[in-house]
Formats: sequence, C-alpha cells, structure tokens
Amino acid sequence: MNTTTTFTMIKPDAVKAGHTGAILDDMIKAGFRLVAIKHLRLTPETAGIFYQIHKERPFFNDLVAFMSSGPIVAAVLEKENAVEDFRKLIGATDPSKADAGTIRAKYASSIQENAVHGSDSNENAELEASFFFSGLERHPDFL
Ligand code: 3AN
Repeated sequence: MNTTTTFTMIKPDAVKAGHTGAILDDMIKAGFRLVAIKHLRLTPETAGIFYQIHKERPFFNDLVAFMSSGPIVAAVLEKENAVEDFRKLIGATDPSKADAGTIRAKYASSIQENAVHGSDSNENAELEASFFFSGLERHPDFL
C-alpha cells in the first residue's frame, strides 16, 4: 500500500480545553507521521474559504464563527492509507455517534465543536494541506 497524506486541524474547542498534546499523541501512536504543523488563528474570511463547500448549509455562519473563535493547530500527516485510517481514528462527525476510543468520542463536545478535522478524500487532503502549507514547510520522511 502506498504512503498517503491527510490534513487535520485541532479545532478551537480542543485547543482551548488543553487537549492539543493528547490529541497529537493519539495521532502519532496510531502511526501517523508529522509532515508539517503550525499553531495559528483563522480569520472569519480564511475559515469561510476553507469551508466554502458548506456555504449553503444552515450551520455555515456558526461554523465560520466557531473556527475563527480561537487558535487551531493545523497539520499534515502521512501513513499508509492515511485518509481512511485517520477518519476511523477521529470517529463520526457527531461525537455522540463516534465509536469509543476515537478522538471525537474522547475530546469533542458537540457536532459543531467536534475537536478535530480530517480530510475526506486524497484530493481534498492535498487541497487542504496546500491551503495551509507551502512546499518549504512540508517535510515527508523521504527527504
Ligand atoms: P467532518 O468534519 O466529519 O468531515 P463535515 O465535513 O460534514 O464533517 O462538516 C464539517 C464541519 O462542519 C464539522 N467538522 C462540524 O464542525 C460542522 N458541522 C457538520 N455538520 C454540522 C451540523 N449538523 N451542525 C453544526 N455543525 C456541523
């Protein structure tokens, strides 16, 4: 199986609650390697661009307000089968439906404040990683 890339954000709720270290540890223990990482705060404009796919959804304005409400940690991760395996590690969007032991079951408080983002396809992983990180900021294992 080929090594692939996924993109994640630790969202403002989880950063504010002090879960950044524990969540990164869960990701690394599950076999994901860090290729790039940064701690930053999205503006409403940049959050709106990132989530433009949801702009017609009723929760869009709340989502943009939430995602720009405090700092986040953005990261690029790699592993065999990264996108699918990472979605399994984080669990369902709604934490009340997430399997026990998943990151959202452990750290999320609601369907909106759900602790982490994980790309849903290889194509989106690359688009999302490129939105946050330049080539110079990404350091895969083979380099
Ligand atoms: P996921 O993050 O599991 O891929 P998406 O892409 O459907 O889920 O939704 C993106 C983000 O929008 C979620 N992480 C969550 O913060 C928010 N969201 C999704 N569905 C709802 C909803 N029904 N009500 C409020 N916020 C939502």
